[in-house]
Amino acid sequence: MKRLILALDVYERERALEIAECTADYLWAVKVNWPLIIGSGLGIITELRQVTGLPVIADLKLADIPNTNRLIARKVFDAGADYIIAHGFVGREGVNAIMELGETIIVVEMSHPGAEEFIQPATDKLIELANELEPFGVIAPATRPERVAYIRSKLKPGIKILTPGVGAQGGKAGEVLKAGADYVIVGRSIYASENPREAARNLHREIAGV
Ligand code: BMP
Repeated sequence: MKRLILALDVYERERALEIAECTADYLWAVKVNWPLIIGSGLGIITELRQVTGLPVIADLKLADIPNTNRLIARKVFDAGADYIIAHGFVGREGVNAIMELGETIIVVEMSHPGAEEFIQPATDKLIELANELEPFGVIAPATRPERVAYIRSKLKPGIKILTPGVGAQGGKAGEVLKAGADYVIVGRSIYASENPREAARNLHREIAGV
């Protein structure tokens, strides 16, 4: 089973397509964030799907009023995104506006040190929100496997846990998967390495050994 998601945070269309194509064998999905959408346009989502045949996750971390979330999500799903990542702290209506249009992933805790300031104190409530709305999945920090284990213990079983923070931010794929994550999200350790295909293959092997 493939459990690796590539965070394709480059600006250039050609580079993005090249990296996605050469790593696709080892990926479950490709995640696009603002850098790539700003650098290459929304059409990159359609192209990535064509080139890799993999699901595309649009990591926009939508955090607006329901109407604006809906307006953005409609265009992004139309472009071919399979999943959209949204913040839950704006309230259930904002998330619902996206869920009505397609598969959604809710951020319940982030991987950077600053997540301890505002998001971590709200994690329990965000887990409750996820349990109520039952999205495809939630985002949790690979940099804190103990928090992933905690989130797993509180989250309804069918909801997937996707964890960024492996590699460049210090998280370890094996540890976070053992803690209960379903997927690991990896950016710089793959796309900024000398040989992205080999980097993805090594992570894939590490994951397979868990
Ligand atoms: P990298 O492996 O290069 O650190 O990239 C991680 C990716 O996951 C980036 O796209 C980042 O925006 C995203 N991300 C994160 O690092 N932490 C979070 O809590 C949530 C994220 O979406």
